[in-house]
Amino acid sequence: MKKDLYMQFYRTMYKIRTFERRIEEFSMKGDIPGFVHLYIGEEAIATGVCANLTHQDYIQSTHRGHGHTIAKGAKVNRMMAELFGKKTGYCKGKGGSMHIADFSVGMLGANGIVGGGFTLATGAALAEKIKKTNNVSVVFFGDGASNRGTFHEALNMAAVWKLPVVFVCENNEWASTTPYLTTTSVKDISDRAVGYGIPGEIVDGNDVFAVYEASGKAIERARKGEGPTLLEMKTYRIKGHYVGDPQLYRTKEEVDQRFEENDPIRRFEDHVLSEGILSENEMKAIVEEVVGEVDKAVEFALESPFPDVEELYSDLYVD
Ligand SMILES: Cc1ncc(C[n+]2csc(CCOP(=O)(O)OP(=O)(O)O)c2C)c(N)n1
Repeated sequence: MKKDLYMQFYRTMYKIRTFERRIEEFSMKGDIPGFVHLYIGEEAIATGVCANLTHQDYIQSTHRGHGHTIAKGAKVNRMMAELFGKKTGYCKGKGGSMHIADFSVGMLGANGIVGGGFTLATGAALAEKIKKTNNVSVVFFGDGASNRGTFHEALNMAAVWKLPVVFVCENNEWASTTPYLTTTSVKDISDRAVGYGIPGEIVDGNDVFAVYEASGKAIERARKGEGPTLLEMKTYRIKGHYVGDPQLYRTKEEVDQRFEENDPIRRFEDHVLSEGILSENEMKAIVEEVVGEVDKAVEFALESPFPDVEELYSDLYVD
C-alpha cells in the first residue's frame, strides 16, 4: 500500500515536471500564446495535498496552476491542447494556461486573478456543508495572494461557519519581482491563522511526505466538520515569474543554489533509494511511462485544429 502511494507521488511529480519542461520549451519558441507561469520546484505541494483527495473533493488553483490540475487528475493531452490554443483543449483553446478547469475531477479552475480562489473555494465548502456531504475544498495560493482582502474574508467566514476548507499557502518567497518579506507583515504566513482562531502550520513544501501528512490531517479535520486549517508550505520559485522573465531582481547563483539544495524530486529519489522503498528500475519505468504520456499529449496538441473563426464568440457567456 505504502509502495503504491510512493509510486503515485513519483509519477505525479515527474509528470508535472515533464509537462512543464515541454511547455517551457514551446513557450520560449513562441508556439504557446499568452503568459505561462511554471511550477517547477514546487511539485511536492500539489502532489502531496491532492493524494489525500477524491474526485468529489474540490480544489481551486492559481495562475501557476498546471501542477494542481495534473495532481487532481486532469488529462494532460487536453491541458496541452489548451495551452496551444487548440479546439480539443479544456476550454476549446480559448482559455489558455490560466483558465484550465475540469469539474469531472473536482478541479474548479486556475485563476488569473491573484486571490481569486479564496472565496470560490469557501463557497464550494459551504455548498458541501449545506448538502451534508463529507467532501472538502482546498485552495492553493501564493504568499503574495495572502495580502489580498479575499484571504481575510474567506478565513473569517470559514472559521465562523466551520467550513470544510483547507487553505494551502505556497510560500515561494516571491510575488512577481517582489521578495515576500518586503510586502508581508509576518515572516510566517501560518501565523495569520491565529487572527481567525484556526490552526496554522508550517510545512516543508519540498518534502512530499511532510506535505502529504500535514495536509492529510487538515483534510481529515475538515471532513469531520471541525473546520478550516491554514497550511504554509515553505518552498522557492525556481523559474522566473513567467516564461521569458529576465529576472533582473535576483541572481542566477541564488536560484541554482536553492534548486540544488531543495529539488523536491531529487529529495524524493534520494529518500526512496536509500530506504530501499523503490528500486532504480521501478523509478525508470515510471519515468518512461510519464515521458511517453507527455510526448503523446504534445502530438495530440500539435495535430489538433485551431477553433474555427465562427466559434470566436461561442462559450464566452452563459446563455
Ligand atoms: C488581482 C491581481 N493583481 C495583480 C495581478 C498580477 N500578478 C499576477 S501574478 C502576481 C504575483 C502573485 O504572487 P504570489 O501570490 O506569491 O504567487 P506566485 O506567483 O509566487 O506563485 C501578480 C501581482 C493579478 N493577476 N491579479
